[in-house]
Amino acid sequence: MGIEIGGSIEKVNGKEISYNEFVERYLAKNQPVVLTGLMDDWKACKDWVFDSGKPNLKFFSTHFGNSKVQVADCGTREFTDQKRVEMTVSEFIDHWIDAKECGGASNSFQEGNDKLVLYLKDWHFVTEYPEYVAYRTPLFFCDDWLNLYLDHYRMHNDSDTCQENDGISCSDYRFVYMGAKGSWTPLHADVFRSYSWSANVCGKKKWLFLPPSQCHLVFDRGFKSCVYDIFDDASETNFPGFKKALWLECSQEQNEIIFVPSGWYHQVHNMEDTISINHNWFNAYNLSWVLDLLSRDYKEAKEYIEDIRDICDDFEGLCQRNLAANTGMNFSDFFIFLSRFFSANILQLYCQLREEGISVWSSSKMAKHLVFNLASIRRIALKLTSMDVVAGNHGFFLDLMETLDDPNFLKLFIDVGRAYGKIHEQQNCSCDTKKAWMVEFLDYSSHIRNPEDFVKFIDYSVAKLSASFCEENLLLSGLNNWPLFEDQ
Ligand SMILES: O=C(O)CCC(=O)C(=O)O
Repeated sequence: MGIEIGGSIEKVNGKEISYNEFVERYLAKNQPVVLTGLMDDWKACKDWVFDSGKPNLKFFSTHFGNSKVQVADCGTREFTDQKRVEMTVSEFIDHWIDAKECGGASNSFQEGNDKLVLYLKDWHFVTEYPEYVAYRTPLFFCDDWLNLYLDHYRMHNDSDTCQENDGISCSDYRFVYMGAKGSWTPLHADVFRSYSWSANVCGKKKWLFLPPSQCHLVFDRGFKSCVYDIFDDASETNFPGFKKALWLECSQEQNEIIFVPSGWYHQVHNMEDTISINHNWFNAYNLSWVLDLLSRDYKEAKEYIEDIRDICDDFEGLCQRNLAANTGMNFSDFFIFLSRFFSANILQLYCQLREEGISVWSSSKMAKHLVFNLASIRRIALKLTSMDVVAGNHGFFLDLMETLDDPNFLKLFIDVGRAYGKIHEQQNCSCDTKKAWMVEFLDYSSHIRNPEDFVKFIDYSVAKLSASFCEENLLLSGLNNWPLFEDQ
């Protein structure tokens, strides 16, 4: 069954639009775009590619050959993804070169065929080689709560989830992908329903996109299984809606960056030998997507083990552990994440107000951005209060003083300030967080044990800040009426 193409993706020169234009036109509207002109001075574009545009494969064996990486065998399906094997970068490159010499690899798997199409995916390159600065994240993608957070905390601390306790596999969502012509990625929406951006250092990719409003069309009747390969297995019997789907097609060339919005299903084919850099990320604009995914997966995790509820000592605990293992975080992780992020944002705002007074309100884009973040966290916390996700003794727990004493929190606070300082071209504040916290929030003695406590803490701290700095309660009204924030 063929697919119907309904349009293409806009291409824009990234040097000709401002940060706010990017936010208004693409981020806030959850629309894809291809950006050009943003990779000019990347070291990766010099070291990893020949002038001919072909990848410099030997460079990888020489400099990064011993790295252990995940490689997908593009011809073999394993559940909803391709079969993965672990090998060294040198082994992967040797295979690539051998396959090339034999006239190219093939996706059709046969026993003993050593010319499989292999695709190196999810290589945590930045974590592994922090000294080698291959690229700088473009400004448009710097409001990245996921990687800012993971630079200092683990999303989930259970050893079940981070089995390879090597500090790399759970470290971040910044990846390098490398694959020969013919390698590909099956249909999927991204982890956590995050945004992604993907930059072609060399080669060419064909992307097929389906907007969230049509995603039900690629599922079976029970909404359990999704089409794997849109060019192959979508039989009408199994996927009755599939033929109605209207796809957007995009051809991404070398030195172009694609922005993939939240919840858009996509399938990707490397049309040439291709190397790309790829980040997953979320922020105030797509936080509700993360929560929706968690709720859906939690419901599924619960249904899946419903028949052992009566014989299970800790049914809720098991649900949360399964949720973390399958989705990458559970509700407790999400809640802790939100609480720390809220604290870092409100303290940054406090520092701005303390240093510059209430005038920041009209002059500081950074202050507005921080308030926007606080508003979105509050909305999500409010949604959490109405969800039945924290049963029994699996409620949340956050000790505010402990949070503040943790050196990782200070680093998160500093990085949040740096990120927004960079985005809005403002100096970030030099502020003693502990002192700030003591002065403003010490009298808030309660621990935060559930979403209700969290909402109370948010309202308390916002009211306190308002009372200290804004005679007319500007902060509170800003929090409730942020113009850019739209429900998705
Ligand atoms: O480039 C690929 O093969 C897949 C990338 C992808 O799915 C993404 O960036 O979301």
